[in-house]
Amino acid sequence: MKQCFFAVDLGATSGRTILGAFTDKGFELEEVNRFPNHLIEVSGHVYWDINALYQHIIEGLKIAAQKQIEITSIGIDTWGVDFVCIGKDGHILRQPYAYRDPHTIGAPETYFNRISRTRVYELTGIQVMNFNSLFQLDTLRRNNDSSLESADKILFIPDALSYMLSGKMVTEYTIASTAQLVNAHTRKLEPELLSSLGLTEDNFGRFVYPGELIGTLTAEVQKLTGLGAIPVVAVAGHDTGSAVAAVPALTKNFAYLSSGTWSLMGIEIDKPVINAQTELFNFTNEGGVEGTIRLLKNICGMWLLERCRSEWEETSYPELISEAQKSEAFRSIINPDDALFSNPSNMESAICEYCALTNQPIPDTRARVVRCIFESLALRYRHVLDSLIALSPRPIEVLHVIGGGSRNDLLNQFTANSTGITVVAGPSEATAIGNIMVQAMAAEKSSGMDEMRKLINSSIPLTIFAPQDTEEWNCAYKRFLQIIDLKK
Ligand code: LFR
Repeated sequence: MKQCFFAVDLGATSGRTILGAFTDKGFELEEVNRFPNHLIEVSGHVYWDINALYQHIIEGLKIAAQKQIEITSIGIDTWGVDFVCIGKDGHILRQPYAYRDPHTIGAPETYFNRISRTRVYELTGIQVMNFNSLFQLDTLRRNNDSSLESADKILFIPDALSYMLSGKMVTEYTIASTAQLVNAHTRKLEPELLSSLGLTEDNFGRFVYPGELIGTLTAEVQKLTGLGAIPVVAVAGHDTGSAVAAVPALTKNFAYLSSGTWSLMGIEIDKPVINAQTELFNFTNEGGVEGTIRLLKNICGMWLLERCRSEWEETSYPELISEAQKSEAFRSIINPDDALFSNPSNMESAICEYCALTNQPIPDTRARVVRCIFESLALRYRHVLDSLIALSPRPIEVLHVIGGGSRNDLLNQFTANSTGITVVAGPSEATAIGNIMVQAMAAEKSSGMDEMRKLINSSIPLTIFAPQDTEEWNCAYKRFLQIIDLKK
């Protein structure tokens, strides 16, 4: 019987479960089920539906059970920073807030009145973003949130779902790291920050690192799915950690761009880099697989297009990309990271508003909007890559684009043109591969990340994009910098 690993990979707009196996020739991946994940708006707040996500995982496990294959283990990764509160009786106290909820606007500044920004950065090395769990928890405390008040434990989303499957509560290192609750040097929960929130380590599950066993499927889940007591293993619970583990790099001289709802651009290093410059550039030091650190920055990614698409009856990506390709170049440019785009009621109108505010032509067709999004993303990538090159201890020779966004050839070409470095695109399923890789390491089916990366490189088709039209892109970049300045 073939041995498979079951990966659950949940993003902010969709989730999937995947079966993965290793052969001498490489990976075999098979998608089991795919489902939407939506923000749910109720009474002025936005939530995730944790029970619906659990239900989709159960469906996936049921399908896997019917395939009569041996499942070695299950691993879950998700987007970062959100969490559920668990009562003393073990119940989830309410649906988790989604990180796009407006309740944390201005939250970091309020928090820094008690512990300074520099101190928080010194301890955690994590970029300041208003939705980090540290600020979410502080906001809930200030608002006397009843679920936090009665919480016995706090579980991040991947840990919460592992708990629902196994009955065991853990706090996995990579997901706690992006939450801004881990000390970057000790790589454990930071007591000074916990106590500022009125919490202690007892309010969290057992602290585990990627590769450790969480538990096995509960009797209830076994009955529901028809599976046996299969181990649930901690992977890099943070999806970006799983994705970057699967960068198909052959040397260390690379940068990556994990491209999905967010674009995460960074380098991989052995020790956190926390200094005045990284603080000023607001670069993060997130914990990864095998003790690695991701020095990176969040860039608003496909979120812009995903939101436009939901307003355009979900027109297919290939159709939108081909329309954009034929559209006029550099007609209007935006800063994808402007606050206007974080969660507007209508994304297309927000883009038009930005262009009006910066005295540029309004993108008045769908093709023009998409072209504007892609070119602006590529210009912002250069902006961030320039800072990254200044911070990197190593030369950056290639940019690996991974994740669903790596299937977008037009954006890949724009990225190469804008940054002036070679782009290697793929694998698009990096997150699931990274998840499966850690499960394989836990099952002693692999000797580690370097070996896995070579295997990915040799077994998955990758596409290379060389920079073109350098002069036009240099001019556009100057315009991009002026536009950012104008909007300040
Ligand atoms: C990507 C991601 C990013 C994180 C953002 C919000 O899916 O996990 O790494 O900053 O979502 O949680």
